Amino acid sequence: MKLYSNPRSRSNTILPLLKELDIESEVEIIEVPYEVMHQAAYLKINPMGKVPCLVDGTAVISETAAIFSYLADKFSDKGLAPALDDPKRGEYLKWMFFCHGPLTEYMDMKNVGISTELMDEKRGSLSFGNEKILLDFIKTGFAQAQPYLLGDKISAADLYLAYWMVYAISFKILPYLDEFKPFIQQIQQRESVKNVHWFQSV
Ligand SMILES: N[C@@H](CCC(=O)N[C@@H](CS)C(=O)NCC(=O)O)C(=O)O
Repeated sequence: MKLYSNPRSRSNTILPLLKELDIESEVEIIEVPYEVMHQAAYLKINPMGKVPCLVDGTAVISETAAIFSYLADKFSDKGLAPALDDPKRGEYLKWMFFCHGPLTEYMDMKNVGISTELMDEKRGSLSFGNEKILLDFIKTGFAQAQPYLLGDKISAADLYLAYWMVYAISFKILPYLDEFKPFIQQIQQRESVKNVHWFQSV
């Protein structure tokens, strides 16, 4: 497999996943500088001109959550994705999609400077509602975590959510609320992120 990546991008979220799945040796990391991302050679691989993008034989998988889901399912023996008939599968998908949809959409809006007031006014048409609804949803999920979102076993959804939370907190997009700490600290103890500076920075 080949992972098209850039060290200053969300591709970084995939690297600890490779460690968790113990497949680092199966994935060749190909660094794509930002200057060439929209040039023909890379657009042939990902027409959106974005990283990360995973190529596995004839399968070309862009979108970070799709890469997480694909790898967790492909290496299902590692236990990071509930099986198709596992009752926890639905909850797992909910968190994966929540991160890739509402959470990152909210973060993008904050990044480009959309005000909390405008988001609140338009909340009916925004995928995350408003800031309060989003934060309450995360707080409820963390309050129910035991200690992971699906119970006592970690899943790819925990890793994906934790990575986005750390990113958002370190860039002051989200506050580091006390309610977030037990979950984030739990993930920070994983071997896969112990030496990842940015992940330990909050
Ligand atoms: N929806 C995509 C977004 C990917 C994305 O925006 N990647 C950024 C880096 S964090 C990128 O490649 N930007 C280069 C560009 O758009 O020119 C995903 O989640 O994977």
